[in-house]
Amino acid sequence: MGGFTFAQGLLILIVTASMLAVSTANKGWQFGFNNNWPYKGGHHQPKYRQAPNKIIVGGSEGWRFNFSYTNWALKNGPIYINDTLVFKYAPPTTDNTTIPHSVYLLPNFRSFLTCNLTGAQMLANVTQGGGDGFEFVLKEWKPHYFACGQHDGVHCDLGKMKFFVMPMLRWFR
Ligand SMILES: [Cu+2]
Repeated sequence: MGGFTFAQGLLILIVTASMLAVSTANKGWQFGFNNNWPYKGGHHQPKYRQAPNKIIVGGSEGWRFNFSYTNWALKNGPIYINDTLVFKYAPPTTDNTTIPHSVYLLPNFRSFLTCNLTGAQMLANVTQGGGDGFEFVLKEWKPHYFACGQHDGVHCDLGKMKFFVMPMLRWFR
């Protein structure tokens, strides 16, 4: 336990929910924009995305111990259905100079808050983050609770290697 209170978790859900609301509010506006197509551009060209994005988790930090992925997720949203998350982390070496990581999907919000790996699904083992990284496509419209599974939740809890994604629906293809 520790590191994350229920109230903080609730706040994240509320923030995420409000992001969803903003996106829905933009829907009508984006349709209006689309009706005026072709639009010649200008200073206020809307920034909506059509094609799925590849998002490197943690950006240049990659997937590592002691980086707040909750903050990262809040700053780098919204994330859409069919976007790809890329987890980059060095595989274990024979001289033990790297800290091995992994990627798990936790079953629910409570396990996310407490970093309890019971019932978690392993998406990528310690070697799969090497090279171009491990790719996970967000195909389902459901909350995703990502966490590192190393040391029975210590990386998730103390290492802050966890974040929450509710992929949003894309209004245009
Ligand atoms: Cu880890």
